[in-house]
This record gives sequence, structure tokens and C-alpha cells, in this order.
Amino acid sequence: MKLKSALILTVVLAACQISSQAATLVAYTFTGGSVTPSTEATFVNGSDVTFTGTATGGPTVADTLFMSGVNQGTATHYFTFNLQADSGYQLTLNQVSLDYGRTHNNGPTQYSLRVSTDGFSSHTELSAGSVTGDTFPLGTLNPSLTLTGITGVVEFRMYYWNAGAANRGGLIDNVLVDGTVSAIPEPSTYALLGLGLGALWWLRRKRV
Ligand SMILES: [Ca+2]
Repeated sequence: MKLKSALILTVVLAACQISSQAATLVAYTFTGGSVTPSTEATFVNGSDVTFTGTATGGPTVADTLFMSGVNQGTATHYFTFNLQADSGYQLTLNQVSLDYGRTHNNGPTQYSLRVSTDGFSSHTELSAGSVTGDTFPLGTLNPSLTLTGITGVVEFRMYYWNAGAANRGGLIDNVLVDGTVSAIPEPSTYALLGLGLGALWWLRRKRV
């Protein structure tokens, strides 16, 4: 019986090393104009949030991030940030969310939230639509993600475009990525799990 208890403990410990809890991996609230992560999970590195447009010419909405000078035609300007697990760890991404909007009624009329799926070479659209009204926030985007076993950099971009006038822009706030960070299991962890389960099976079989 002692052997069986030890084996069960081995299996549980090995399984624990492989599993992990869902949590906020990285978040940005832009309090006081800060573009660094306000929350960053252990073993996760979130970049600053940057943008390709200009910072001037727009209105001030406290504790949000503003980008002006968006293209009046195609989607070329965007906010961007990325995250990556520390060496030896991997990410599972479950959801990304952010507040979006504009503060001019002739500002950008289109938005698109995108994620890099294979490094920086391509981006998959997660959510897209039109922007109307001139209050902020107009709404929250929170598409789910099914990205697992990520060891490289994952980049998110929020595009705004098709503005009605020059020097118009969009805003974002409360950016958040949910998921899990877990140690990449050593082959020995799987070996231990397999050995423990195998021994338990053998013990059970022996008794029948
Ligand atoms: Ca804020």
C-alpha cells in the first residue's frame, strides 16, 4: 500500500508540473500615460504599447492611449504590443480584450484587431468593424484565442483607418491578454508520469 501511495504521489506531482492555471498574462491601463504593462505574469515579458501614427493633434482622454494621423484610406496605422514567455516556458492564449473608440466624429471609421500567428510575417484578423460616434469608449473587443504551446513572440495590432479628415485618430484602453504560462515539460517529467502510471497499472493487474 505504501508503494501504491508513493506511485500516486509521483503521478500527481508530475501531472502538476505539466498543468497550470489561467490568468492575466499582460495588461495595460495607461494610467498617467504609462505604456508599460500594468500587469505582467511571472515568466512573461510584455512590451510597451507603441503606435505608428503621431501623438499630436488629438484630444486628451485621461489614462488612455491616443494615436493621431491615421490614414484616410487603407489600414496602415496601428497600435502594437507583443508578449513572450521566458526561456523554458510556453504560453497558451485564451482571450485578448481592449476598449476602443475615437473622439472626433470625423475620425477613423474602421478598426481591425489582429494577432501574429507565425512570428511577424502575417496577422490574423480577430475582430473588425466600423467606428461611429465620438465618445470613448465606444465598446470593448474581446475575441477568444486558441493559441497553444507558444514559445516565440506574439504581436497584437489594433488598426484604425479611413478617417474623415487629417490628424484624426483612435484610442485604446484596458488592454488585456488572458491565458496560461507553464514550464515546458522536461522529457523526464513525461517519463516519470508514464512510469508512475505504468507501475500503478501493473500493481492493479497483479491483484486481479
Ligand atoms: Ca486607462
